[in-house]
Amino acid sequence: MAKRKAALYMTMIALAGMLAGCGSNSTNTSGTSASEHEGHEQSSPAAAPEAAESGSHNGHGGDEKAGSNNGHGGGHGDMDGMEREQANADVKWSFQSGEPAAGAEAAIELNVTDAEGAPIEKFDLNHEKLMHLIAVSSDLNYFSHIHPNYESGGKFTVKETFPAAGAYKLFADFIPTGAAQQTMSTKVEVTGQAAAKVELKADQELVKTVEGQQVKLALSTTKAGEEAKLTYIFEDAATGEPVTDLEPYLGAVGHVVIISGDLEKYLHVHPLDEAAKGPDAVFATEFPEPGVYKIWGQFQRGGKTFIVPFVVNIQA
Ligand SMILES: [Cu+2]
Repeated sequence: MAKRKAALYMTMIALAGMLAGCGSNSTNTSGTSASEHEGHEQSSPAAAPEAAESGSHNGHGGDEKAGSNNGHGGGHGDMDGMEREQANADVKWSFQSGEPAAGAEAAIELNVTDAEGAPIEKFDLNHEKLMHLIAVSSDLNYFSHIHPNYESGGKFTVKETFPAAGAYKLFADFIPTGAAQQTMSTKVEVTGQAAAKVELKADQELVKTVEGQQVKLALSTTKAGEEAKLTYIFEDAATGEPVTDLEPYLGAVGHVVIISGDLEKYLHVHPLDEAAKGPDAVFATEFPEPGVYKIWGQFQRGGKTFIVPFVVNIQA
């Protein structure tokens, strides 16, 4: 009897494991990833974006739900034909280092719970990380893409140094095991020396030279509510030769984050062909509403990651 019960139990576990594993690269509950600052951008260029609804914001330390599936890019969202359940996760944000101040390292803690407040403890790896955290200044001039460490019991920690005083928004995206991708955000007020605001203006031309690469962005449409293909085209800036040796960054040829000028929409988009090496890298998304969006593409070549920002204007 006891044996039978045990067998039944094992079957259930196996089933749960299968369910949990469905569609994601792997299931992983243990910590990974030292937090890395692999992406910072702080200049004024512009770009084109796309996004997920990011709910209302309730100020400092408040949590907000940012729309549960944030356009996990083309061909790669809610995956493998299997519906994932909404997790209704909640994140409690706190600063262990006290009120964040410009130029000082802030220790950010995120506690992920379910709707009832019980910790969510298992997360799926998503592009090699259990959580991706994007911090932007309210003018979208500052952009940081970091990866919190998973401690245990739903708790993630990460350090970030905000460069100047003012309002910032933080977006955390993660996949509770067995559930859909979640994006949660919060607003943060940073004290200290402020920086001049940079006006968010659409780029006249979507071409930019970054770290020796000339990068062009072509949009298949600039209309809201349509599938928009984002094609990045890479050339060696010195020789004009097509770049064909882009390297995988977090398991894909590139990562694109798009945030609306009002900070309400957030999209983390992955490439259609993750194994691409250039000269093209293609992403697909949909701009939910008209407006100005900033688009950051993150790529890697020659062991170095670089960020290409553009600002675009999306029409009705
Ligand atoms: Cu990330």
